[in-house]
Amino acid sequence: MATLRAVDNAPIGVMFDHYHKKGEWMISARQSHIEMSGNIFNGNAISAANVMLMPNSLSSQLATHPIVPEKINMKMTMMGLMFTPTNKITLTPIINFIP
Ligand SMILES: [Cu+2]
Repeated sequence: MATLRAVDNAPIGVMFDHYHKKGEWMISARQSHIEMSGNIFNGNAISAANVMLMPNSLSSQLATHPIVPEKINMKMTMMGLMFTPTNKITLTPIINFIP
């Protein structure tokens, strides 16, 4: 493994920011919980109705936003596997499970 210090790695949500030496295996399990609500525009709270009236700069077909997120509550577990068959190749298949 490139380093054993946590501060030398990317944030916990960033997978596979490192390499291993030939023959090494690593199994990881990471859990995250995201919970957000409401919308903010230019630093101020804005209602979903007002977001829907705003010009849609992301689409040439829809002048305004037809869908606006109001609340997100998600728990996610990420299982990871790393295997290094040579010193120049690290294989990293990923399995996601969202209950
Ligand atoms: Cu690893």
